[in-house]
Amino acid sequence: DPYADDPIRHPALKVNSQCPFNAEPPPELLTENYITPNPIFFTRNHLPVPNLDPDTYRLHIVGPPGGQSLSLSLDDLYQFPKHEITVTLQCAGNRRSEMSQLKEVKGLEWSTGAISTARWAGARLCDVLAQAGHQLCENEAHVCFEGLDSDPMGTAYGASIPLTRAMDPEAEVLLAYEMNGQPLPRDHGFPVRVVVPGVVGARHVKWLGKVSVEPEESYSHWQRRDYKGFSPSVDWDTVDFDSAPSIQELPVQSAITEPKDGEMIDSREVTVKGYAWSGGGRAVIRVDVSLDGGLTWQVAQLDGKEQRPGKAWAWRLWQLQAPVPAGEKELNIVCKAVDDSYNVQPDTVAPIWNLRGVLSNAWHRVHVWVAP
Ligand code: MTE
Ligand code: MO
Repeated sequence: DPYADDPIRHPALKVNSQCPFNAEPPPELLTENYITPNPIFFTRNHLPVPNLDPDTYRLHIVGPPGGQSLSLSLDDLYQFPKHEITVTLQCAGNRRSEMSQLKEVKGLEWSTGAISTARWAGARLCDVLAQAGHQLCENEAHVCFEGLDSDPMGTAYGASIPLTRAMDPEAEVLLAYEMNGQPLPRDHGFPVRVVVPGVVGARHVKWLGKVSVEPEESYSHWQRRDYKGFSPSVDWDTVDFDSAPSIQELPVQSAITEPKDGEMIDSREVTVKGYAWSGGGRAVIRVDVSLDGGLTWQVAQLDGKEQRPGKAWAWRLWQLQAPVPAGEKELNIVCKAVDDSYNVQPDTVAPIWNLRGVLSNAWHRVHVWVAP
């Protein structure tokens, strides 16, 4: 059993798949803290978790023609300036279950918890690439990452990002070795993972073994044959994965974490809580909440720190306290967020449904009963 050596997990996690391990925190725990505690940070593994020895670990950085390749130990990585940032990581499949309710999709049944936030520390990827002699002049190149996890055939997890993002110090792409002040937990990539602020989780390669600069995107299955969006009309007989770009920055997202669907609430006042985030460093500027299925709206209070312009890498938690409209027996609570490009969420799932169930960011809806 290749999974026999997987780490022990927190019992509060809702498990979507045991082998490989995929799990999300329950909504009420997800927004209890601005920073998600490591033990309940959502986990998305495609393969068994490798057990890597930090003493013999080496990160291979392939140099440019005429440059020098690097084989970095953890101590070598610690010599680069340490950079620390708060970044929200979201899987492209977050909220997929709402798409599959409409029509079957291929993928794990994520609820609203395939998203979490941590304080990450490590070396800037641009500093490490520069040390190996890479420059930005390699037009339209891609930085390819390979994990040290692999399937029985020996195929490793891989992904890539454009070189322009990797070399931009303002994009703050990290080779992270710390998560919330601790060494990375095994499930989250010990000893080193990539953190690409504002970009879909799939590119944050864990258990990082190799970095190279290539003229083309990674040839990995997960770069080329997965994590792409399509029209609702496309099915598995007609899909052409080469016709769509790989997902990088994610669209604006928000979800309600309290109250829970089907819950009985107090008849006087309701407190609605949730998270909101947008990709590409775009800040969430507003969250609107409706108690009547979207007929009328109230503006929620945004908690958490306001972020640097263009570098809003982390979510905002939000809440709304409102009187329960008199005489109502049930409420249809809805939320939607707006980012600083005035991007909004679509109101329903049907027009954005896709066969892989990715990019599920319609208005989030929760139905509750009002106590008599
Ligand atoms: N890196 C490796 N090596 N193997 C993986 O299976 N999964 C990716 C990414 N990096 C994956 C990986 C996906 S799809 C996501 S959403 C994130 O890791 C999840 O990171 P987390 O488990 O730390 O939340
Ligand atoms: Mo993912």
